[in-house]
Amino acid sequence: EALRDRLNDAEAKIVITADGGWRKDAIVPLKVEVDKALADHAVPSITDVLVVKRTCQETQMEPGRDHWWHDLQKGVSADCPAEPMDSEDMLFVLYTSGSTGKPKGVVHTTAGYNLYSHITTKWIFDLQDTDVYWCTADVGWITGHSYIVYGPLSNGATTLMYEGAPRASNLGCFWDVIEKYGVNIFYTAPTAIRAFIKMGEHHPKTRNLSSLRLLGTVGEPINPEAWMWYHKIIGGECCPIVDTWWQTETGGIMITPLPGAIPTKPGSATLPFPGILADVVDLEGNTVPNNEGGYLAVRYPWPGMMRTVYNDPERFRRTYWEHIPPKDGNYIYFAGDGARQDEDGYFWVMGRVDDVLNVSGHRLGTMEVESALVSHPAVAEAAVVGKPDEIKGEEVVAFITLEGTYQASEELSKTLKQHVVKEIGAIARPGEIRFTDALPKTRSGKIMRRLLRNLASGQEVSGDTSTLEDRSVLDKLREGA
Ligand code: 7RM
Repeated sequence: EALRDRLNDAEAKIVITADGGWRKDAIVPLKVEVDKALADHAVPSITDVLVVKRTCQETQMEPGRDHWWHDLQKGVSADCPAEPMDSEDMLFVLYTSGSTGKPKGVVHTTAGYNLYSHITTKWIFDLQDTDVYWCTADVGWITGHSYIVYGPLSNGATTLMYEGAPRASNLGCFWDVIEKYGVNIFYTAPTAIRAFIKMGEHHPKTRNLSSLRLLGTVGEPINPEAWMWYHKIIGGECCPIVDTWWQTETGGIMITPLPGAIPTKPGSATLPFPGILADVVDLEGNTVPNNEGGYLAVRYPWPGMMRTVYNDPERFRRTYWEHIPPKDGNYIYFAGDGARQDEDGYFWVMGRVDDVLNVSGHRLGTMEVESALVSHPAVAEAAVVGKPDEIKGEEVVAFITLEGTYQASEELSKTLKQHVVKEIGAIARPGEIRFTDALPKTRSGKIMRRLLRNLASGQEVSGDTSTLEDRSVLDKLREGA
């Protein structure tokens, strides 16, 4: 369904796929999924399907429509001159799911995106000619586009791609790769770092990681404990960490240290990249005082910014340019994240602000309630959603994972509700707290609140679940309900 919707929205003519891909120790039969998406002429614009042989299991091919890549390659010249493009010609559409509704087709263009991914890769990763650079992102995520493919290749870098993920049969595979290829620069997500911590430090400690000289993170705020572990166990206390804030929409990194030049603070993405006028503002577009929370915004355009939502310019305007009105004739980009700047101007990104509940007529940000919950020592992670309530409009439901030594109990549930009341006020008291071992997340570590909202209100989980990292998390949550 997810693939079909995207193909139809983009009016795609050709699908390029493989017979399968490796995920942990299993084959993901990609071509079978493509066939399902295209069944019954559900995508009328498609004329051809190109299939790369990768996992070599038996694969159905539809004559006329499907072609093996290795057959098409035969007799084709190795010389392929680049096609000149206009700087504003579309380069790609990448779909990103909003908190509700159908995914948005984020449009990037040729010159601006390439310039921006080029210069950010060069400066932020301090690329040198002899470097081996490894970004572990899924190549289908914007991070894979900008920092495995476009940025590194346009810099002539040696960029390493890895198919698969650490699995029970080889939890140390990432460290093997670093040792084997002498990786110098390593860029990954906090969610991966937290998983490495759980697997145990003997995995990295039994490998030689001394080639590393620079580390990076992306995707969500990094908690200081994970930062320290990354610094000590992976970086051997001598690699700078670049915590990079950016979005599918921004095309490239926007807030980040430049390694060696900008002192870091664990948990902060530090300062905007040169030329980026990032700010923390209120809904009138005024800069809020230091150490006060507000909306993360950008006051001036930059080369890598998205140009529109494919086929939906109105949605582009509504989502990014209308929450905050233009000020003195200048449009302000609304990123949808909450943040504050500290006394040194450093940015601390808190999370998404698009989830707002209405409890008895009061607007309540799910992020505020989550921040209150994680400030309690028992709480490792919290995700807050609204559940329809006849009297109050909506009721607060909190999904919680606990820190190692704490046990779920009725008592702890009461304590946490009280804690929220103390931090925010009675209006924010969760009606219900559900303890769980894990929260449903994407591969890049983003909590999928939409699914939790379905669960909280006792509905079937609906809509796109294709970006879910681990499906068993949903089943466990359902059983616990
Ligand atoms: C690159 C990417 C974008 C959202 C963004 C934030 C969150 C990303 C950081 C971060 C805190 C970071 N693109 N986010 N990086 N939050 N610190 N360093 O993730 O389109 O998939 O997501 O991710 O909420 O708005 S994305």
